[in-house]
Formats: sequence, C-alpha cells, structure tokens
Amino acid sequence: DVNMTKPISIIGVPMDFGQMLRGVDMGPAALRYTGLIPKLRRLGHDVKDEGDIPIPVRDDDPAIKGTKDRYVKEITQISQDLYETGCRVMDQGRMPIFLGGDHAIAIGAVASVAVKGPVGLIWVDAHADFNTPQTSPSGNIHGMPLAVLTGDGYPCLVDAGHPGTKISLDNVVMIGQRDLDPGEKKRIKSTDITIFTMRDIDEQGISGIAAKIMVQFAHLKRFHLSLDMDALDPVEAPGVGTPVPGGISYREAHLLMELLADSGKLGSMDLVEINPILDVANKTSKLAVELILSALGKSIL
Ligand code: 6HN
Ligand code: MN
Ligand code: MN
Ligand code: MN
Repeated sequence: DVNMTKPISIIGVPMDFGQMLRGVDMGPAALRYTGLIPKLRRLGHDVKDEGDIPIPVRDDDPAIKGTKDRYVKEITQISQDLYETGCRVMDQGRMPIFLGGDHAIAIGAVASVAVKGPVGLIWVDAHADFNTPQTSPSGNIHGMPLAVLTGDGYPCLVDAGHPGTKISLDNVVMIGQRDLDPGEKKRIKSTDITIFTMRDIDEQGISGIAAKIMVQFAHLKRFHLSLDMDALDPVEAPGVGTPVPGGISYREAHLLMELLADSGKLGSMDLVEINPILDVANKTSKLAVELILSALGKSIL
C-alpha cells in the first residue's frame, strides 16, 4: 500500500466558534471513534496523538448573534495556541494532521505549517471562505479563513502566530466551489487566485485539475491540504453545517487524495466541518477517515 511512511501527529481542534451551529466541536472525537489512528498505523505510519487544543466552554450569548465580530477574541486565542502546537510538531519533523472543528481552525493550522518556507495551499470546499468582515453576509468567521491567511480581514486574525500574510495568493488553489457570496466573487475576480469550481471539475475531470496543480506548484517542496467535508456531495457527506448540493463525488474525492499521495509532496493537512450531530450513522466521519488514508498512501492495488 504505502510507499512512504511518515511520522504523523494528530492534533484535535474541537472548536465551533466560527459559525452558529453546535456539534462541529465533536469532529475530533468522531474521527478518533471511527478509528483514524489505528487505521493509519496499520498503513505503516508512526502516529502520535497530540490530544486536543484546549477550547473555552462556549457561552451562547444571544447578544453575539446580533454583532458581526462573532467570537473574534476566542478564535484569536485558539489560533495562537494551535499555531504554537503546529510549530512544535513541525520542528520535530512530524507531519501535522489537524482535526476540526469548523474551518476557522485553518487560520492557526496553516500559519504554523507556512513558517518553514513557502507551501502550496489546496483548499477543497463548497465555499471559498474568502470573505472579509466587509463582504460577509453572515459574519461567521469560518467563511473568512482563506482571506485571513492571504492577508485580509480582522487584523488580530491576520497577525495570529506571527504578524502578516501567511500564504501568497499564487500559492493557493481552490477546488470544488459552488456557493460564493457576491462580495467573495468580486474579491476572487479581482485577484489572480486559482479556482477550480464544480463546473471546472465537470469539464476537466479531477485528474486533469490535479495535473494542473502539480504544474503550478512544481517549484514548491510541499503543500498543505485543507479539506472541508462540505466539498463533497451532501449525499455522501450529510454531517456538515453548510451543505450545498452538486458536490464532489465519493470517487472524485478518493482519486484526488490518491493523486496528492502520489505527488509525495503532501506535508500537512486539516480536515474540517464534520458535525456528528447532523451526520447520518457516522457516514461523514467514515468517509473522512477513508479520505485521510487515501491521502496518506492507501491504494486499491
Ligand atoms: N465553511 N459563505 C458563507 C459565509 O457565511 O461566509 C458560508 C461559509 C461556509 C464556511 O463551510 O467553512
Ligand atoms: Mn470551508
Ligand atoms: Mn465549506
Ligand atoms: Mn453561502
């Protein structure tokens, strides 16, 4: 199966402050319950469970719903903690796999893996997560992490870990988008960020897109995969807070993971937005574990 074995560190981030629904904080527990760690070990990897980043108890203050800067303070603190843990794991030469939690965890996660030189960022998501506080219709911070990482948004989040932009726009590719807010569309069009929407997947196929990414990232030694489970079709991944029809199929997702594994350049990843309360018989967590295994070298033959 696996042609490379990597020392891997699992970092749980049971954080749900980036959006209004409860339950996404149970994502790391569901993934562990589903056997992620023993399955990675059976594949031949050296796996260490770093446990969970401490998350303050959420006090659902109705006043928060009326404000636009929802839980910015909490998310800033968590991003800092997460950054420090990610940096420690990277320093030890281990590959961090961050388990969300909502997608706002990518702020601290990607910041930490970007410290050791430039890294390509592959953002697989139904959404672009490219809102700023000005363009966001919801105010929810899980709709903003890609903007934050590329330097736009709440300054305290942009500067989490260390001051300034973490990833340059030409080192980002987005895949699977089908639900963009009007202000996000404008921002995407005004930058030259690479985006492969569902239409592009239908027209070019997921393997054609993977090949293009490898060309664009040829000069980079490694990349980070940020996998939002709502990128998948809700038929396959019902346990997410913001499902959108018409998503990536079970087969396309597996193939993409296999192609990323083949590249030998996957250096880190996060897997986010599983909400076990909304799931159907743990289907989304089971699929997520399979996708992580495929990305880490599990193959059919
Ligand atoms: N996610 N574009 C919407 C918003 O509220 O900004 C949805 C964002 C979803 C974020 O799924 O990680
Ligand atoms: Mn997302
Ligand atoms: Mn999403
Ligand atoms: Mn939307």
